[in-house]
Amino acid sequence: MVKITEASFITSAADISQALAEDMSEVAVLGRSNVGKSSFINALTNRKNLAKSSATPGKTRLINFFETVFDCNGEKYRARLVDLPGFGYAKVSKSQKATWQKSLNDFITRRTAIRLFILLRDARHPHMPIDEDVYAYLQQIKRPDQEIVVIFTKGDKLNQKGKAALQKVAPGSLVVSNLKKSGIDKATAVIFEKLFCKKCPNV
Ligand SMILES: Nc1nc2c(ncn2[C@@H]2O[C@H](COP(=O)(O)OP(=O)(O)O)[C@@H](O)[C@H]2O)c(=O)[nH]1
Ligand SMILES: [Mg+2]
Repeated sequence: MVKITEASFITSAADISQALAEDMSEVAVLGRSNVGKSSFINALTNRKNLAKSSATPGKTRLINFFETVFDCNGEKYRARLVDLPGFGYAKVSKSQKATWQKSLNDFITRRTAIRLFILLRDARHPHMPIDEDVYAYLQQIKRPDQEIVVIFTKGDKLNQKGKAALQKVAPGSLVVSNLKKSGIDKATAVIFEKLFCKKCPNV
């Protein structure tokens, strides 16, 4: 079984020019503002406040880098998780929004260290056009050595009807609850497999 056993915040960057050297594989965590990007990083790393989570949308304007160690049955693998600015938050000025969107876009299109894009979506709203657009865009820009994984957050807020509806639109999709920590082991295993091109056996 694979777990993230070490995690630390390294630095924040306003744009790609300030980003770290590309000396390690990276997981880019993307999604609408408030979907649970920071909470997902905290759940994966089993740390309460590693990534700053907040109920106020649009708080994270910076690109935040976290260095982690994946432990697969005692073997250690390093990678960075990158908490990206959320998209789709309206309550800021147009010029401010344009600046963030440009720094986000530069990062995802030019950062070759990215091995995996994780697109987080709200399990309660599986039909949001902006999420469809971002997914299509990622497919268009991704390099041959990059992959995209969609993960639905806030699974704890789904009732039976919601669960059935989600399985209908997105059969077999990964659903997590950052709050209840459900689906996190599975998500960790998928991230490990995509990053390091091998499965971590359950021993
Ligand atoms: N119920 C529930 N709430 C969540 C979950 N993930 C995040 N939240 C809440 O959603 C809000 C936004 O989370 P945050 O991680 O800051 O979102 P971000 O803007 O995408 O980084 C916070 O109030 C979190 O506590 C989840 O899986 N379940
Ligand atoms: Mg955040």
